[in-house]
Amino acid sequence: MRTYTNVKDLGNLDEAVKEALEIKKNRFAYKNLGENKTLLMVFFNSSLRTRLSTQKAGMNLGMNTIVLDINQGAWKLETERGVIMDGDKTEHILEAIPVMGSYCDIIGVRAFAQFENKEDDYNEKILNQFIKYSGRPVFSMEAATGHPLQAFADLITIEEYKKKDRPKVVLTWAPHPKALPQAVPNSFADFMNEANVEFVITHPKGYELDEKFVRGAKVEYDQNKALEGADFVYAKNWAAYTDPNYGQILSKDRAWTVSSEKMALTDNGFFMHCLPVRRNMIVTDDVIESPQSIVIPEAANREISAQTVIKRMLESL
Ligand code: AN0
Ligand code: CP
Repeated sequence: MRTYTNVKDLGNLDEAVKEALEIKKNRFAYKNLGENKTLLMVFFNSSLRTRLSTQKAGMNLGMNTIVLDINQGAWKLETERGVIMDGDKTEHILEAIPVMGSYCDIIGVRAFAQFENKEDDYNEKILNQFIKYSGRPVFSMEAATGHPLQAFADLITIEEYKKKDRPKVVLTWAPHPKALPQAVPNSFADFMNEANVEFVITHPKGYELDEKFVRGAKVEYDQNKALEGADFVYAKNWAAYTDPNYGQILSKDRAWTVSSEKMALTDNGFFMHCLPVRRNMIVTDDVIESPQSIVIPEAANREISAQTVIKRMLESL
């Protein structure tokens, strides 16, 4: 595997989940695979889970890992070609990327949508430059339009907890005080559309996601209706995608917060969220603390999804 940015990079999804569950049973089985290989993780944005779980995954495979926070100690990077660099940016990304590539064997990149230019975000301007210029296999640790390590971990978690062959999975928008990217819901939809689940998306009007990810999924604007009989409730906030509101907050309606009353509409459904989560905006204290909340095992599976992807990249070196 040379790049990991979306569900298709995994090939057969059932086989990928099977491989992940095998890795979970014995996560040190491949500890020689990464000997003398270096994993570089480059962060343009904050992280708790991705930083720790991906580093752990690399260590399980016997790799050396290096973490670089671009905004803490590295030079400020220019990303536009042709700019006269007489401002505050010291280094161009076109030199920085191949230099970073020269010190490692595999690179993970976190570079969120900036909400300044929709085209730049949806063309994955930063991530694609790493793919093009690093000379290394590159995986997304949440880029502008996707968070495929999260969605893979979510699918593994659903596989572990499902009580039916084809569970009903509902992705619901929920309110949040700040504008958040569409990366997590995009990738979740990307994966659920390929998985053996009944997939429903619910959000207020105006929060429609990119058709490229929604594909044939059912969109139900009435949250209560969508939640009826759900086996899994996947909550997430995102800012508007459609023009002319790209990157804007259109609603902070707390009627969309996932509460016990909302969960009562489900078929004793499980609650999921990628974390970090704002309590009593996205989900109430009682729901996230309930036995039906699987946010912690979901986060723990980030180590497994990352290890499966990095293992496949090591095998392709
Ligand atoms: C980020 C987001 O919504 O994309 C990261 C989630 C994994 N969340 C925040 O910035 C709060
Ligand atoms: N879910 C997730 O990616 O969390 P972090 O932003 O803390 O890495």
